[in-house]
Amino acid sequence: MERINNFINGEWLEPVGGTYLDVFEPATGKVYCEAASSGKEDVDLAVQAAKIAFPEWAETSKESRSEILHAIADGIEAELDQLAEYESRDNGKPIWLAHSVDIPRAMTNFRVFADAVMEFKGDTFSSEEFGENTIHLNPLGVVGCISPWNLPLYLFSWKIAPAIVTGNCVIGKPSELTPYTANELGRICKQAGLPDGVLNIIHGEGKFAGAAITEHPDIKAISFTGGTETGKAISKTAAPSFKKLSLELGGKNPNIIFADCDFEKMMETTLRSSFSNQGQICLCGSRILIEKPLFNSFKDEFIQRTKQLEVGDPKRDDSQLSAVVSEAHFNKIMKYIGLAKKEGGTILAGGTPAEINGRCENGWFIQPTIIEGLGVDCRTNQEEIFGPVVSLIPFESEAEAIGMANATDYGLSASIWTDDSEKAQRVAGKIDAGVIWLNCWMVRDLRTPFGGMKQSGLGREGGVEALRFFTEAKNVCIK
Ligand code: TXE
Repeated sequence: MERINNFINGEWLEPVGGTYLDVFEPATGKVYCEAASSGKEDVDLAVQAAKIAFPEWAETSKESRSEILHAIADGIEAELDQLAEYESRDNGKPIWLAHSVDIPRAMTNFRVFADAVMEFKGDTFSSEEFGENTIHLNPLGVVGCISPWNLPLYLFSWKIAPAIVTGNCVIGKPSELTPYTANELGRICKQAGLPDGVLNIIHGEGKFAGAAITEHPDIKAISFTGGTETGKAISKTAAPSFKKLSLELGGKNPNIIFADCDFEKMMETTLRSSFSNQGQICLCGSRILIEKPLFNSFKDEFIQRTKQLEVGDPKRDDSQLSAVVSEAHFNKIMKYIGLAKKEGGTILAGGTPAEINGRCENGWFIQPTIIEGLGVDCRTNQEEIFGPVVSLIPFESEAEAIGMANATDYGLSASIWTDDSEKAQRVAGKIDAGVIWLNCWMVRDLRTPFGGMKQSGLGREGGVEALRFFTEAKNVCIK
C-alpha cells in the first residue's frame, strides 16, 4: 500500500516511530493509503532543518521569494487535473468541485501572496521632535501551520504562502484525514526551487504531531484552522511560550433573508451556502432566518430544490453533493439530526444517509437536510454541525433578526438578503461576525481580512493581515 512520509529538509523520511495511520477514501469507506504517524522526534527533526534553512531564506530578496511562489503556483496549475482527483479521493468532495474551487484557489493563494509581498513594507515616521523612525518587518523564524480536512490544499496553502514569502521557515501539518495533496505540495515546492528546509511537512494525529508543534519552544507562531475545542487546546499549550496565534475556528453562521430580497438570486445562493462541500465549510450558513411574510414561499421552494440535489459518486459530474469526510464525522452529523428530532424539530427534507449503489455503497453519504421548528437557543441551533444540515427560523422584525443572528457563541460570517441597501448596511453594522456578505456569499477578495469574532477565532488572515502575522515589527529610531 502507498505510504506518505514526512517531508523534512527536502527529503521524504519515514516517521521515527515507524508507525502509520490508515487513510480512507470517504466515497468507498476503504483504506487506500497510509500516512506517517509522527510525534515529537519527527517535529524536532523538522524544526532542526527549518532553523538551519532560516538565515539564508530570511536574507533572500523578496523578489526571489515571490518568483519561487509564482513557480509553485505554476506547478499547481500544471497538475490541476491530477490534484483535483487526489483531493476528491482524500476528502470525498466531487472532483468537479476540487477542480473548480479547491485546487485553483491553492494556486491563487501562492500568486496573491507572491504579489502582496512586493507592496509590503513598514511605515516610516519623521519629525523634528522624534527623529527618523523606520519600521522593519522581519520574519519570525520557524512557524507552525496546522490545517483541517474540509478544504485540504486550499487552507494548507493559505497559511504556508504568506509564511514563506515573508521569509519564515514552516512546519506544516495537514489533517491526518486528508494528507495526500499536502504531500504533493512538498514535491511541487521542491521542483519550483524552494530551498530545502523552508517547508517541512509532518503528518500525523493532532494529539501527537499537532501538539508537538504547538509545544515546541523554537516555533514562534502557530496559524491554525480547525474546531473551536482544538483552538482552545492550542491556546493553552502555546501561551506559556508566548507564541503568536492566529486561530480560525468554527461557525454557526446566519443567513438573514428579508422579504424584499431578489428571491431567485437568494434561493440559488442559499442552496449553495447550505450544502456546498456537504456543508463542510466554516462559512456555510447553517441557520436560515427568514422574515415571516416570505417564510412559507421560501420553505416550499427550498425544500423542492433541496430534494432535487443529486448526492452521488464524487467521480460523477452530476453529483452535487458527495461523501462527508469520515465515518466519525458521518456519525456526528447523524447524531445531530437525531438530536434535532429529540429537541422537537421537524425534518422537512433529508435526515437520512444517502444510499449510493456500486463503487460507493459503503461510503459516507448524507442527504441534504432541512430542519424546522426549533428555537435559536436549542443545541441544534447553537452547536456547529459542519454537515449538510440547515435549520429554518422565522423572524418578525429587523431587531429580532439581529438578536437571533448574534445569539450564539460564534461570530464568523453572515449573509444578509434585502433590496434595501440602507437596511443591509444597518444590519451588517450590528452583526457580530468578521465576514459579512450582502446579497451574495463566498465572494472573496483575498486582500481583505478574514476571520471571526467570539469563539470563531482570534486574529485575521488574508492580505496584509497575514503578512503582518508572520512578521515582527522592529522600530529603528535615529535623532
Ligand atoms: O478538527 P480538528 P476535527 C470543526 C467542525 C468539526 C470539528 C472537529 O465542527 O466537526 O471542528 O473536527 C489538528 N494540537 N471544524 O476534530 O481536530 C488536526 O490534526 C494541535 C471546523 O477533525 O480541529 C488537524 O490537522 N493540532 C473547521 C487540525 O488540527 C491539533 C475545519 C484540525 O482538526 C490538535 C475542521 C492539538 N491538540 C473542523 N488536535 C473550520 N474552521 O473550517 C487536532 N489537531
